[in-house]
Amino acid sequence: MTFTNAADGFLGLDEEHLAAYDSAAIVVQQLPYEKTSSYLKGSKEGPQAILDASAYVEFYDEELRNEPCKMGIATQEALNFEEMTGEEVIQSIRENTASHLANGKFVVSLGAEHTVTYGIYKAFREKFPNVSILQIDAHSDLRDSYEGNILSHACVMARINHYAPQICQVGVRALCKEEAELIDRSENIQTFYGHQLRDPKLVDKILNSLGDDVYITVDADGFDPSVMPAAGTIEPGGLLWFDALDIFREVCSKKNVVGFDIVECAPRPGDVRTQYNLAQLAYKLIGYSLTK
Ligand SMILES: [Mn+2]
Repeated sequence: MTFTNAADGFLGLDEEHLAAYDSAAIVVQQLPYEKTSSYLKGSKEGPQAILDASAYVEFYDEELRNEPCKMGIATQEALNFEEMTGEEVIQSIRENTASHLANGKFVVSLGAEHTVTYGIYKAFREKFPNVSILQIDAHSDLRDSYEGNILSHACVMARINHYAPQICQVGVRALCKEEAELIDRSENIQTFYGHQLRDPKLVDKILNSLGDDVYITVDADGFDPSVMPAAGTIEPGGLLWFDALDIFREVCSKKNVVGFDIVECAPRPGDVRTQYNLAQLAYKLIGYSLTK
């Protein structure tokens, strides 16, 4: 396992804030796997783009009034998935994640396509058997298969749902009839659609649909395209910045958030909003999750 130089890793940490893996509370893993994108390509560039953008994020969080990076953040070199089958990729991600969890790290994953979450989830479930999932996404990703592939990005939550954890989806505004029917008949899946985002009780309802241990998966397209324009499959509507922070702040303070991933950033030349905002979001989530 190899790690980046501090300057090349998350936040571009300087000597004072440098963290070696052994002393770091947090590890960032880069998972540039992209095989099944259905609309715009480029999500495999997402992890590096988010890391590059993170160099411009302030260490100090004005809301938390501390420097969360002082807990130590190590960034692992990108995993290489060349010439692997989808199953091998999932297995590789599971093993890598599990080794960090075994070392007691808080694991932050920067994905390419959403499929990576399946491998990550398998490792988290081994350590936290009752872990719930909070999914921020424009799509429910509950199709059993897509274009003949059960390991498509469009099916990631169907794979995870096989284990029947509590799943709370927020911002969904594109799905097929079969997915909506599955949501309606599933006791373990609670979906808050895009048109329900303005419900003043939304945050309470989200909290009520989750267990004590929570894993968060953020698909960039769950946000409004004005906030995250460079997602692989955008949809109008979606979460605005402070809508999302209100949710994350409450979930992180009331629940035990055990880790998170950020996926589906497909950077476009000339517009750094998506990767910068996701870098900022990753740092916010680190701060919210680990500041008690
Ligand atoms: Mn997704």
